Amino acid sequence: MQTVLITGAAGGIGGRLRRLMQGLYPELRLSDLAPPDDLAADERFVAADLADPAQVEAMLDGVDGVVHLGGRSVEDDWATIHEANIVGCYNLFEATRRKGVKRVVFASSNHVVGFYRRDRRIGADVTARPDSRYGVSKLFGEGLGALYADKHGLRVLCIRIGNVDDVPVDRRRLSIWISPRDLVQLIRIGLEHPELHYEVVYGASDNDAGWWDNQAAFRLGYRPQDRAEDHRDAALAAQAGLPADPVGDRFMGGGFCDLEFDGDPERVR
Ligand code: 15L
Repeated sequence: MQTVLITGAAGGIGGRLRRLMQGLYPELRLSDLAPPDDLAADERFVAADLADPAQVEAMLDGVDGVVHLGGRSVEDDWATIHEANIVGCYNLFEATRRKGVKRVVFASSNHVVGFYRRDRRIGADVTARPDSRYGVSKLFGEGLGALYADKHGLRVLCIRIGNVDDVPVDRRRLSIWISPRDLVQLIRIGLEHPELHYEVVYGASDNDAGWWDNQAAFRLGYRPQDRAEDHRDAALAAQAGLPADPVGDRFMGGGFCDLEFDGDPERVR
């Protein structure tokens, strides 16, 4: 990898990765609709709207690997999700084919499987149970990744990211938290592992209360450094101050499940 591009570089995860991935590759290129406020003089930024295929192609000039964080990162109305995460994601994968990009690390989400109950333990090969339009859009991205890997030889790692933060801040996050440095480790596997073809893994640290069987990641050499358990007391104290969420508290996706919910939680198994 000579040149690596991070899309969505002005967002929350993008901001952390920019700093942690500085110096790992000869060129780290950043992209978003507008530059981050704290862009440094030695950082290379290319503004691009993912909904515009020409802009997406231009930003990929000379790029070997993409970390695709760009798009909407939470639930929204269909028009917004469609433009940012369906059209935008298609434009990104199609432009990688046209420009000869070798690898994509796709920031998928735990919301692809958000309607699994918390008493289950699931691998990355279970049937998808998205909890939102956003979750469906991430499943679409995983599908595009498989298509471009199998049909066009792109190497793709889809990371179903749990929750990225310095520490887990409530009960749910004791199960799904990933530290920024563990996320960087997974991203580097996606950009560098010689045998990678197409894989879906969970983006989680070494969490005792985890819900996900992450064998696929471990097989690729992932060895998480951080444990949610080390922050358990603070997370549970914070949880005690939160209101109960009768729907969200049952399922892995938490509050995303509760949004617009008018189904029967007993039937969701
Ligand atoms: C996500 O996919 C979101 O991008 C992030 O903002 C959090 O909501 C996270 O999931 C989560 O589930 O906590």
